[in-house]
Amino acid sequence: MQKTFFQPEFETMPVDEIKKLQDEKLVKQVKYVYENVKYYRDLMDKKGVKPEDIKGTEDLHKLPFLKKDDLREAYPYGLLATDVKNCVRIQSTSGTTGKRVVAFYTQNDVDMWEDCCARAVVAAGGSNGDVCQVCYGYGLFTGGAGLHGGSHKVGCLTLPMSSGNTERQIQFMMDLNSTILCCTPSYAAYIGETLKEKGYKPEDNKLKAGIFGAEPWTEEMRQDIQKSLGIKAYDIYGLTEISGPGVAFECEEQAGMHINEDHFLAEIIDPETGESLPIGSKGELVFTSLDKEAFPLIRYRTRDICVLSREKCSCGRTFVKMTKPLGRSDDMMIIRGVNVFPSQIEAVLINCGYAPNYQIIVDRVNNTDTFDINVEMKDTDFSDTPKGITAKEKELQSAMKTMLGINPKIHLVAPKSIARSEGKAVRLIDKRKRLGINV
Ligand code: DLL
Repeated sequence: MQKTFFQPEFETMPVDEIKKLQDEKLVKQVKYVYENVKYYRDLMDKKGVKPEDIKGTEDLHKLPFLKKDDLREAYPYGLLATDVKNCVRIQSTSGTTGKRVVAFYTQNDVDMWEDCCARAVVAAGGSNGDVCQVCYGYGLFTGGAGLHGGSHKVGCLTLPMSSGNTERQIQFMMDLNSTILCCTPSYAAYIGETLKEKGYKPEDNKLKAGIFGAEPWTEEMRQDIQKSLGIKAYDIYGLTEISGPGVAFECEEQAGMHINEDHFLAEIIDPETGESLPIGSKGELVFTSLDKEAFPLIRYRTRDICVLSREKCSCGRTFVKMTKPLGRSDDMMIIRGVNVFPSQIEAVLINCGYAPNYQIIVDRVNNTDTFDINVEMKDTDFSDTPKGITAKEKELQSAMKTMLGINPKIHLVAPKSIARSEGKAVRLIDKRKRLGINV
């Protein structure tokens, strides 16, 4: 069994030493944030907590939470802890009502993030002899940049493919003998299917491992992908606010993801009360960055529901493990790897002059997410010709694409035809649940 690490001095550090390191780093990070981020200083002052009150991780519960709404309120510079001139990069993801979340990085932040991704690549069996094909999206999304940086650090020959153009992906995979594939699990499954359609057998490619994440996926899907591509499929977790992919990653055990605890302090809270829960409890995952310079976040509520475990892992890593996210404590959907909030859809409808009477239908067909939105047409459009209605659907689709980054199929339906609910409106029908996907 392969047992190599990218940074063994941290990845296999005894648990009591990790705790000591976290204690020290937390004290420094809280002081740094208090001194440099007015937004968070105000939150701490309001709660009556000073940096001196934080002596170690056991004091974490005294600190106020940060939520996605805070990021929106502080957009774009309000949570920046250093001069913009010290920053070398931004990455971004969609926010709750259209305002995007913008995360800033200094060069040290980029280095730390890439180290985390390099740990994931090595845990998946990667070394400098590998050809790592990165088909996560490049650009504002963190997937491409993160795995690209990690792959470089390991010394793999890195193919910066970005997502899409499956024909070209397959051509490069075959011609350049890719050994590691990095993309969303649904895209990996799609590549597997396309290879089969083209008459390739799993043993025809040189792939040995895949590093898949950014969206929920099941054990069944893992088995399918492993079979169709002839590889071992590893999960990877992360979020833009905290850095990107590589906050946690799977090892050869393929049973939960090790959190890079020397950089990110994880806790589980009750999403209703905010109370910290003991290890092993199911609850909302909250992260505190321990050594970020540009965009440090203290007690950031991820809204991802999961369970942490300190059980000894046969890989030798001592970092705490998290389960796959088991759901969310908000209404965010992940469709084709993109985060989508119903509030964004409402904002587009209102901007385009529609009433916010709509229904979102998401499904997964042939391993690809389908995304349909039924929208009640305006009374004045009801007598329009079919051609006129199609043109309006296209117009709305394009406005949605601009807001969300992905293309839904829009269906304009008769006014008042979407069922009204007496309680909470049922805006979302997510048929992926039938596949056991935790949405
Ligand atoms: O999805 C970062 C990433 C890129 C992770 C590539 C892994 C690989 P965001 O776009 O900010 O960042 O979305 C973050 O995606 O809070 C989870 O709800 C979800 N998510 C991320 N990884 C997984 C995973 C990237 N392995 C949000 N399984 C998170 C399930 C995941 N959900």
